[in-house]
Amino acid sequence: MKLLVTGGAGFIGSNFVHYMLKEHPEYEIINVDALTYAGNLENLKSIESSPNYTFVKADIQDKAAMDVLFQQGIDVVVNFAAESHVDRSILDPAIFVKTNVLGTQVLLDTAKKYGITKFVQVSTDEVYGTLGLTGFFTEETPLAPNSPYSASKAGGDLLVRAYHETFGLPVNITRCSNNYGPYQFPEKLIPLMISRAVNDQPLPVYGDGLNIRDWLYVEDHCSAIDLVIHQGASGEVYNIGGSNERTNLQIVKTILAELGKPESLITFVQDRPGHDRRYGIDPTKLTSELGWTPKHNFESGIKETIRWYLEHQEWWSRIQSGVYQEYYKKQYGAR
Ligand code: NAD
Ligand code: TDX
Repeated sequence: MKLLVTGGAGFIGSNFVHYMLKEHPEYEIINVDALTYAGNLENLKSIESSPNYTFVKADIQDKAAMDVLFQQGIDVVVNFAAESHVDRSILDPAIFVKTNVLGTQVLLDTAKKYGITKFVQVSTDEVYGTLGLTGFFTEETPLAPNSPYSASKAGGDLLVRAYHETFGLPVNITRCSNNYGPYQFPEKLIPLMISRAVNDQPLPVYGDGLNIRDWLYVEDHCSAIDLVIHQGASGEVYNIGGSNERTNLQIVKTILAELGKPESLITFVQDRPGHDRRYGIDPTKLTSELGWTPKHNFESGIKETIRWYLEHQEWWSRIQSGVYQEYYKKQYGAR
């Protein structure tokens, strides 16, 4: 099988490339990534010379470049490439529409032109909007995105659906909850808080810290996508989640306790505009129809993850470059 992974130099994409090379050593994997601030080839260093792995630097919006890639005879596309950070989408929404909507459309068009056996769109539970204290997102929950990020992901999803309905393209859409694990860019809650706590810097918790996210270890997300590639019924949406709901404050306190740092580092800051209160996934369709089960338990997964960041300080210190510092100043002021 020839597998085109887009955005494979980012957090989940790079974990997925590692996972697939391990699980399916006979597959040929092509990783196409524009190497934005979030793309990092260091994540793939250990496999860069594998004979069945190739990296191509290109933007998914670039029709000519996508055409050349698909001429190689792609069987399956897994589209991770995206602008992925909600706070950045509030500062500058345009790039989110370009990559997440137009980029997806270019990929779909090229896949349609050359023919493929499956196009998997890696999406997010955020397209469903927010929950109150009860209930869960199912595949039937209406789309109600609240941030420019989630609106752009919903736009991409709707195009994927339309290419299936109109042109018969074999597609699946997966909607996963918050991932954690190695190689996550340190702008996201867990790696940001670990890196700041290690350096005894204040930890910026938005609003009252009681917003809830449903956490899934990244490798369990990868195993779910692997199943969907092989067993997902064409045109279907699958929600992915490990039923691990935690408030942000619980997460931050767990990190501080694990690192032996004081809770006085917690600093409540102005809330994120349009901040979704709670995400909670009902993964029944995936577990009952495709037999997926997550392997990692949250308590051990978060400890392993903290240990990984402690052992890879060079990895995250290097990325916290000049450009990152500029973003951080815009987002939080000079803290
Ligand atoms: P990330 O920001 O770490 O990685 C995104 C990757 O896409 C980067 O390598 C970047 O260089 C690349 N990219 C960006 N624009 C591109 C373009 N125009 N052309 C080619 N490559 C481009 O993101 P992530 O957290 O790994 O998320 C991957 C996917 O999973 C995204 O589609 C995201 O919406 C989805 N998702 C993420 C989570 C999560 O918790 N992180 C949860 C559910 C779904
Ligand atoms: O400094 C912070 N302080 C804080 O309180 C940051 C960065 C976040 N938060 C809060 C906001 C959220 O309630 O923590 C929670 C998690 O925030 P993020 O890590 O930014 O993730 P989230 O907004 O939930 O989105 C993530 O999960 C779904 C990914 O970034 C998306 O790509 C994915 O679709």
